[in-house]
Amino acid sequence: MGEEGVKNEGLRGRFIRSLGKTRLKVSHGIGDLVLGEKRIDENTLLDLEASLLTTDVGIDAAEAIIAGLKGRLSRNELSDRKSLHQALQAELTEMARPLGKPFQIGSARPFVVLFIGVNGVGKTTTIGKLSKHLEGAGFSTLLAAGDTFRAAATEQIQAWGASNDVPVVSQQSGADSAAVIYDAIETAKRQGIDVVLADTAGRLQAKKGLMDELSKIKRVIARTDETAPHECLLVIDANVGQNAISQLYDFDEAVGVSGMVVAKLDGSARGGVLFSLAHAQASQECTPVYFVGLGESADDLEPFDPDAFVEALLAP
Ligand SMILES: Nc1nc2c(ncn2[C@@H]2O[C@H](COP(=O)(O)OP(=O)(O)OP(=O)(O)O)[C@@H](O)[C@H]2O)c(=O)[nH]1
Ligand SMILES: [Mg+2]
Repeated sequence: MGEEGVKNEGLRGRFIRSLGKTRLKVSHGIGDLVLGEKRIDENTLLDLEASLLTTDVGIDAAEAIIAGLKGRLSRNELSDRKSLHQALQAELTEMARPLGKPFQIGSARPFVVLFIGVNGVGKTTTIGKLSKHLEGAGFSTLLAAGDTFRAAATEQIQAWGASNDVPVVSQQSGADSAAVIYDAIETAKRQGIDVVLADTAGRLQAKKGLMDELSKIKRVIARTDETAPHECLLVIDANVGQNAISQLYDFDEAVGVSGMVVAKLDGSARGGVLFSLAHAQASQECTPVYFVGLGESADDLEPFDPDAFVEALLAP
């Protein structure tokens, strides 16, 4: 096994350990369906569709997956459990693959990453995790406490700064979020810091005033460097189900989303939402899922690798 293979094997193992509930539904679903059964037929596929739907794959994506399998059934490629398993793996991987794209720190300094999303989805925690990940990869990071809504938000990001031993730029609560982030970027420039990770307060995508505030934040960031922010990451809670798609569309329309992080996949039985996100974007340029969150600790962030993810989902 090459270095890449070892890395993938590790990621697959990590996904297997963390995707418990979603895995139970998918892989045990398949096991139950075809164990000891005769041939695979249309009914088997209908049962499989139902089992996929319980993980929030969404109707459209589930239908597309089943249509692919039906094609194989008619070509006599599906005869037993093993061939169904392989075919499902191929269908799911093909669907999810456009979401997989490595997160890269480009050449701009500081490289500015803005975090946005609905309330409580995991933005601040993801910033803490990503800061540790990037520091480990040799990039210095600075955290911008752009959620000025509540004092507790500033304390939370300061705690991440302290535990990762990285600087945090903050102001008193109620301060202008755009001003705090601007100040953080200027500080990073002066100090020669590689990456600024900027937090924002959670907001519902339907609240126009709050979405306008995000546009303003982006405009103010662009004053420090017209190419910034270099990434605008939408954090999505894996448990929201189909609402993930409207979050993507609405935030993208309001401010432009360059990538996603799907948090809280651990403990969620709804990991199928990733296929939903992929299928919804099938006819357009796909906004990638750079990372998935697999727990609350600093090391619980992993790159989203569609191959390892699907292998883990279907592993016996
Ligand atoms: N199990 C699990 N919990 C997570 C994960 N990511 C975040 N959390 C937890 O989810 C809760 C909310 O996380 P935050 O990072 O505060 O979310 P936020 O989006 O910043 O929230 P607001 O700033 O209030 O909008 C916290 O209790 C986190 O520990 C994850 O990947 N897995
Ligand atoms: Mg927060």
